Amino acid sequence: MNKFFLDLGKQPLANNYLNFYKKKQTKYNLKLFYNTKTKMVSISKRIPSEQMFTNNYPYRSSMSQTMRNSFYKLSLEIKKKFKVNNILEIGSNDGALIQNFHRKNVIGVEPCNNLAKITSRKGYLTYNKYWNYILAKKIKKKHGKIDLVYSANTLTHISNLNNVFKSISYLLRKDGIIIIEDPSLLECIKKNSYDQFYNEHIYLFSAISVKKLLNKFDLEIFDIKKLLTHGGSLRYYIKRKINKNFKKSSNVDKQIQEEIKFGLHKFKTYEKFSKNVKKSKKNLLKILDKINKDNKKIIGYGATAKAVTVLNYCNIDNKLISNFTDMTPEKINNYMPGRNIKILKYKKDILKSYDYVFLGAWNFKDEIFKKERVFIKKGGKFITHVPTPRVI
Ligand code: JHZ
Repeated sequence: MNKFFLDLGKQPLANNYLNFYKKKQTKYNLKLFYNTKTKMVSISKRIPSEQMFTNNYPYRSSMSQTMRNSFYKLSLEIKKKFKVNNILEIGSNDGALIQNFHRKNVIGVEPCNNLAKITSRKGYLTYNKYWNYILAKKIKKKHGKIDLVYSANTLTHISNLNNVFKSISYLLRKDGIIIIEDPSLLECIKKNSYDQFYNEHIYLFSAISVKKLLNKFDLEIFDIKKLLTHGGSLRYYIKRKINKNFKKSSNVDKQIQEEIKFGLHKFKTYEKFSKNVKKSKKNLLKILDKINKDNKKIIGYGATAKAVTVLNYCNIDNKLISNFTDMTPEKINNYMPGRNIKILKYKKDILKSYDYVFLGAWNFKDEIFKKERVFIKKGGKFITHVPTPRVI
């Protein structure tokens, strides 16, 4: 049974950056639910994938050094630990992972044409398609079974998870491996980062819910790694139950126990989270109002999907945050979805015209602080809402 716990208001499509401010942009309810049977946390409103993952999708995985490093390190681990001949990546984006492998060893699947083109042009075989059973059949017919299926920050975007795993299982070699990674529900609740919820994130996974889901397909988690990416993610290493090549690591039960100890399996945890989120909104607005009254200027750093949730939930406009800045070509000169806040092209000295920086990409705080040493030295301040609204 789905139990409602938080209403994040009406939200525009998170990655729909328009080149003008459209006051009457279509918005959708963003309500969060906890399923007592599957233990899955999800949003209620499902928007057709074709509306969200367009042929001009603006998110590129390679835009941060942190993510490039993370994918590079994983590629080394795969090469060392798993002797695989072929790898399939679901949601290969702009190739941040696959570029670390030889072209003949990897297949990308990417529904957004502008991203698929980037990897195709570099000579990587990329299916510009949505991941589903029909595609799995086509790939198997052409390339045979796959040794390793990888997917980062993609499966939580697909409504029909049964179809996702049925298709992966169909294509995977008997002793093949699946590696998936996504933001951790535990970290999200702990950090009160309600901005992990937007219309693209249909689910947020926990080890508890993933274990339950995999069970239906005779699959099981044999290792879990905690990652610092995206504010705290989990990387799940998965195999068929009949595959005895890998021993189950103690990390799996450790993670599940940690989640149980925190109460992820209890509805009251989500009710408490909901209260904290409302408090966070109030306190963030207090900080921004005060800065505004002092006639100081704020710029947002990182025009993230997460920031779209914050701005629209807290009803923040350009009186409070004058602009955002971002390096992504597809976002520059456009407006934050649903808001009259323009995104400016990132330049080295852009921050000097502002007194405060709101961390839209708080998950890259360390990388940003390193880059903006001069602004910090000169007394520039940052604002974040994670885990609690404050000035740093
Ligand atoms: P970032 C996206 O969420 C959407 P977002 C998606 N649905 C998803 O699941 C996650 O990613 C994984 C910019 N930036 O990664 C680049 C700079 O300009 O937090 C990006 O636009 N300068 C697929 O949007 C944004 O910030 C910098 O120095 O919440 C970061 O977006 C750095 C470090 C980043 O994901």
